[in-house]
Amino acid sequence: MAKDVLKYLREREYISGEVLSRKLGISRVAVWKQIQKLKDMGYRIISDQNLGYCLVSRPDLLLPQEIQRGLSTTYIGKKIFYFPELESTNIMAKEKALHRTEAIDEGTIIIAEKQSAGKGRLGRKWFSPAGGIWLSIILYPQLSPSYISRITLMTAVAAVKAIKICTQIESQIKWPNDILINRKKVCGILTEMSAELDIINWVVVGIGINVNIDHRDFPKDIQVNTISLKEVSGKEVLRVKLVQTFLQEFEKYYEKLKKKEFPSVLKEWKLYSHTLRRKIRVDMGERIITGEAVDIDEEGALILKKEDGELIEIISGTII
Ligand code: BT5
Repeated sequence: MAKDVLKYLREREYISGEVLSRKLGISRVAVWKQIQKLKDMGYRIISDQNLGYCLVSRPDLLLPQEIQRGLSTTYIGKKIFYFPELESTNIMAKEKALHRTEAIDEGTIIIAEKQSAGKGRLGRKWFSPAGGIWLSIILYPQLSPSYISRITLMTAVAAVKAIKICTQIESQIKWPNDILINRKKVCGILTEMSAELDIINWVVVGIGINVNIDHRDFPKDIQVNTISLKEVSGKEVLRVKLVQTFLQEFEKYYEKLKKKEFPSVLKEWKLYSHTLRRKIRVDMGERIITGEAVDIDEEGALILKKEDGELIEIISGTII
């Protein structure tokens, strides 16, 4: 109901309680209650005895009704679970995908203003204060589990595109899951899945973007290697717009992937690559390999040329 009240408030400058109660078929007291609800969410609404209610500003929050208004996707983000604070959107998304207690459609999103235990890869922590974008997308691709790296790579392309569209800022992709600006990390992607031998049950794609975060707020140990969009652009970035653009780009590239058009996505990935043609060291858990990053293959694996000329295919690892 609050959503319907909001719709009418947006349509005109002032709307009286009487008109609202007539349009919605509820009492004026019920209208007043919905107005209080919206105010509690952070909407600024003033009331004039003669003219009625007027929406002055909306909160800078990633509320589902704000994201879905003007979102042009077909299925990504059509259902959104929103939390002011959550342990981790990936944990919540995995629980929902696993148990499927409610109808969890493909493209359902979990989004939080803050995460108290944001996750990176391999048990690493992801710092997630207010002002960033922390969201996870639930997918049920009918693809083989070997597609998981490709999903991470296509997500990175969608993120770079969305950042460019919304802020004009150019960013680069560090294989496999980091987005960098001026060599500093602005965004990370965590793709998790459950699969049988040859079919994926579900995938959760988690993405974290440092948007309106001040540098001094980052923990000391990661300050030198991190950056936020606000710091680069010198002003606050509209997070709702960025989420919408990212979801739209994500759907576009995910559709390509499903149609087995990954080569064209990879081509774009290479354009934004910060990794190719560089001499790098890759931590593969049990060992560290040094060499030149010469290519990314059709499955999303990194091809490293060692000093002795041997070519190695790396499916997962961390560039250090
Ligand atoms: C990642 O891991 O980069 C994946 C990050 C995914 C975060 C999203 S937020 C929504 C969803 N829900 C979650 O719980 N997670 C996902 P990795 O490549 O392992 O990088 C982790 C490392 O990045 C840490 O060890 C830090 O060094 C650094 N780091 C932590 N927080 C950061 C931040 N906000 N910005 C930049 N770097 C950060």
